[in-house]
Amino acid sequence: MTVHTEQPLDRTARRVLVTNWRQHATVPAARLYPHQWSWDSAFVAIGLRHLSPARAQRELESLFGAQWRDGRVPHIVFDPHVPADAYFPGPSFWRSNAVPEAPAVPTSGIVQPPAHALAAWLTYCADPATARARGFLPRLYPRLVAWHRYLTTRRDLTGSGLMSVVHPWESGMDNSPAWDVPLSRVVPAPAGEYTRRDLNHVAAAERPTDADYGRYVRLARDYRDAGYADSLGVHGFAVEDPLCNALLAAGEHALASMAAELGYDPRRHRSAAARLTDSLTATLYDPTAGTFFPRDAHAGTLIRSYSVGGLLPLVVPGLPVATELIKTALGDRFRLREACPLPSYDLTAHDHDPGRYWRGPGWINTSWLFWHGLRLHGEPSLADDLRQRLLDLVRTAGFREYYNPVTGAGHGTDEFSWTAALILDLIRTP
Ligand code: 9WN
Repeated sequence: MTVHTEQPLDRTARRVLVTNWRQHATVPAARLYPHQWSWDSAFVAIGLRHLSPARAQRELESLFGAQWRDGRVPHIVFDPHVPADAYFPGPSFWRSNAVPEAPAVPTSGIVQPPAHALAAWLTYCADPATARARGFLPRLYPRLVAWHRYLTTRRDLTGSGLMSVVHPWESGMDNSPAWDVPLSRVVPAPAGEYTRRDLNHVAAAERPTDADYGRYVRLARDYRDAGYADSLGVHGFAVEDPLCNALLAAGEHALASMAAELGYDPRRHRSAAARLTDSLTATLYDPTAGTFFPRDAHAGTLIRSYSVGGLLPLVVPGLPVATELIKTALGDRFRLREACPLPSYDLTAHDHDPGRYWRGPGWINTSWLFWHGLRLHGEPSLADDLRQRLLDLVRTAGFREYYNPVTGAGHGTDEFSWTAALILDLIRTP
């Protein structure tokens, strides 16, 4: 694969990233998501590092510029120049300005999956000289450490050594069927209390239902009204999520590399990575199913729903069950060799919906994570095959937010930033 043979795709991807750049960061999509999103910026940096390493570094630095004093990195950093009614829930809902730990810029109060340490290390490796000249690692490393500390302490709600997500939005896979049971215990906020903005841009059949949206609002409001305190008493929804914990473990490996580069002792990060990998495998892996399942922190039980998040611990170096995960991905539920992108949810499930947001369609970011994992675990030919099919798909269907994994039809918004960034990475990574 060379940049030359993929020139038109490479050019369109670059154009999407230029269109969505706003002085210091990239918005996920100009109309539907007009602010900076946390894990989107991590994926965007992974692509931008090939175009402009300095811009990729700024993408991450601007996000961490909005880090709270307690270490949390908010899932949205709001652009004060964007009209207040462009996205719901906006700054007046989250009220971060009333929280002493929050920064001056308005932000949300929840988090997203911690893909940032991995992204920061890949960004650094793309151009160490520019990174050194800009002081990238000395500035970002302590912030990444504080971020992981917040997640591994304040968000370890059960004492299992694993972090919990306390809102479906925190999982990044907001509408996953895996959240249906824990979410059913949440009483929706009345529809008259708020106005959805997402349906101005995308068909209702491709977005969460009103009832689920009401539950999202209720959970966020309760967290806000508790001053963003973390405990099982505050959080009506709390789930130990395999993807988030896997990204934390992979991130600790990245932090170990950064520490070594900075002349610090990397061993604390290696031990943290080993501890997280052990807890993840001991608590969330089901050997009979050949996948990881999320655990409901209130009920203390595994949620036996096959979603792509259960396969993504493949990003963890040295994961003891990598072969089993790949076998599950090749099986009927995910059909790694044919379906593209990797489906977000079990193709054989009765409630698989190939067009609705995280309930079936495939995303480029989760497919990229699986591709990264395949390379890490010595499966170059499966990885190359997936890469080729992802490039073919986007060449045909465009830079969409998500895709029907069987027909390849595009869904959600268009000119989506992480699709463009990760396609660039797939083109340009040797
Ligand atoms: C809520 C921005 C984000 C992604 C998430 C995706 C979607 C937001 C929404 O868009 O979530 O955070 O309004 O639906 O689910 O993964 O980060 O692209």
